[in-house]
Amino acid sequence: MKVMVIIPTYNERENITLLLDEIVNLPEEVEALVVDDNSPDGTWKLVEDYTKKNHRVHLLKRTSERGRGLAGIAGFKYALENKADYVVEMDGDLSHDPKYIPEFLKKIKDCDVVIGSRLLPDGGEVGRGFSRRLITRLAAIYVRLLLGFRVTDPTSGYRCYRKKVLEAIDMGSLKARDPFLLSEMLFRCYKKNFRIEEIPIIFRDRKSGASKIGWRILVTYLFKVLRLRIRGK
Ligand SMILES: Nc1nc2c(ncn2[C@@H]2O[C@H](COP(=O)(O)OP(=O)(O)OP(=O)(O)O)[C@@H](O)[C@H]2O)c(=O)[nH]1
Ligand SMILES: [Mg+2]
Repeated sequence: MKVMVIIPTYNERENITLLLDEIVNLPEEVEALVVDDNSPDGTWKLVEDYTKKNHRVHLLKRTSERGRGLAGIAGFKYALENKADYVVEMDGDLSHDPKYIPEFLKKIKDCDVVIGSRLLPDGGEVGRGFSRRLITRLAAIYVRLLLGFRVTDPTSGYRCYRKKVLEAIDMGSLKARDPFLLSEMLFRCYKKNFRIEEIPIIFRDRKSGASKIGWRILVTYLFKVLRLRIRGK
């Protein structure tokens, strides 16, 4: 059973080495793929050095158009080409704790997609103010209402997919270049009737580095959800 953890990064030099250390020290043997969009802060260089000392860490350095969505798609393709059975995706800013990876892998034995939820009773968001937590909740309600998702935290970027889900999703036709990819993929999972479950996670706000999510991305996100609802694809 091969597990690949995909981590899209852009300017995460203060975080990436710590994160990789935690991943390679997990009790489960997993491989990690960092998909870096040629970060100006040299994140990719730190990862490149890491790959030389640990053969379970890989780097995919993209130099074409930058984007969280594009990086995710490139990572999923790499994972399939390299025969991964399960693919975990997580952020590279230490907000997603690798300690949950064994729980994802346990849960996915009985389903096809597992989402790490901040909004289940035992989940949470730590280090974030009221307004940021409110955005998470309102976005979840909006996306659930419009797209009919039945999970509590549809915008969470900490997930695990079974290989057959990624094969069925037709990644070449995904339109999202940005974080909207998460909703576009979940929409397809529902359309194809995959079994989707959640586990609670505690999300920690980033301590270092800057967020790439601004108001512009948030507002266009709302429109993209609406468009997906209207067009149905
Ligand atoms: N490869 C790549 N990764 C990106 C890009 N934009 C964001 N990321 C990564 O995607 C992950 C999530 O991005 P964040 O900026 O932390 O966004 P967020 O977690 O939704 O928001 P905050 O935690 O509030 O900052 C992080 O690992 C980022 O480095 C991009 O254009 N290309
Ligand atoms: Mg983040």
